[in-house]
This record gives sequence, C-alpha cells and structure tokens, in this order.
Amino acid sequence: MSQSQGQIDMYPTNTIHAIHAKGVARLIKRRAFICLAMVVAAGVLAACVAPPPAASGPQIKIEGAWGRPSPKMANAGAFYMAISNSGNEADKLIAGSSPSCGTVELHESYQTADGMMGMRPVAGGSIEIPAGGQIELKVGGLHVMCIDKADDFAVGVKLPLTLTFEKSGDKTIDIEIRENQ
Ligand SMILES: [Cu+2]
Repeated sequence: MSQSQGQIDMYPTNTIHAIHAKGVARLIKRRAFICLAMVVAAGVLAACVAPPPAASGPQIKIEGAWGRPSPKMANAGAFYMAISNSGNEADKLIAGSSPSCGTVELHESYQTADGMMGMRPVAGGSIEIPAGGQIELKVGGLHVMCIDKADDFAVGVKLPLTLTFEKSGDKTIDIEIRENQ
C-alpha cells in the first residue's frame, strides 16, 4: 500500500497529465495529416475526373473565299465565302476592308417587287455567325461587296480582304478570283 503510494508519488498527477496530453496531441496531429491527405487526394481525383475546359468564346474560320472576274471599270464586285464558328459563343461580322476596294460593304440579295434581283446593305449592318454554326455567303444571297475597285479582277489573282468581327477582331484572307463553279 505504502509502496504503491510511493509510486504515485514518483509520478505526480501533473506529470501523468502531461504524458497523456502529449499522446493526445500526437493523435490529433496524425488525424490532421490523414485528413489533409484525403483532401489532397480528393482534389487530385476531381482534377482528373473534370472534363478539359471547352474552348470558350467564338472560334471563327473562313473558307473558300472567291469572287468573279471583272474589269476595273465594272466598279463593284462581290466576294463569297463560308464562315464557320466552332466556338461556344456567337460572333458578328461587322465590317471589311481591302486595298483593292475603295469601300467594303456587307450586302444581302433580295427580290424586288417586279421580280428583279436587287442588293442592299444587310439589315442591322452585321451578319451573325451563331455558335457552332456556319453562314454561307453565296451568289444570290449574302455577300461582301467591293466598291470602287482599285484593279481589274483577273482570273487567278488573289486579293487581300480583312474582315472585322465584333468579338474575334480582324481576320485577313485572300479572295481568289475565278469563274463561278
Ligand atoms: Cu452587293
């Protein structure tokens, strides 16, 4: 009895508490580490499972741009092309310019009251290119009008044309002068 009493005396209460507290602290530390490891693992997993970010905004591509041959004295000529947008946001063709043209306008063809074909600047002044869509500028429809031509449009000639899009900015392409095919 006195011996056990003596043992207790050897480890005063505050020391026992101190040893116990150390053990608890170590346990908490280990748990915290496991928790942290789980959070990191979950984050890595989420990063792997999440799909790659989609191309945001409009993605404009212009293909098959051409125009009919005509002498300089014809004054104006039309340009045709396909404009596609593989992005996830619509864009608008708002203007054009070329060193080969005094003025560039965006036109649409229409049928007049007496059955004739006419053309005029597009309504609203722009051509919308929808997300994931394609707009065809073609004979008898939408076209880019080159007014006050600087040169003859001879077969085989390539004319530079800069198209301005509301969001995608300027895109310069070559217009191939050739017969309608
Ligand atoms: Cu026109």
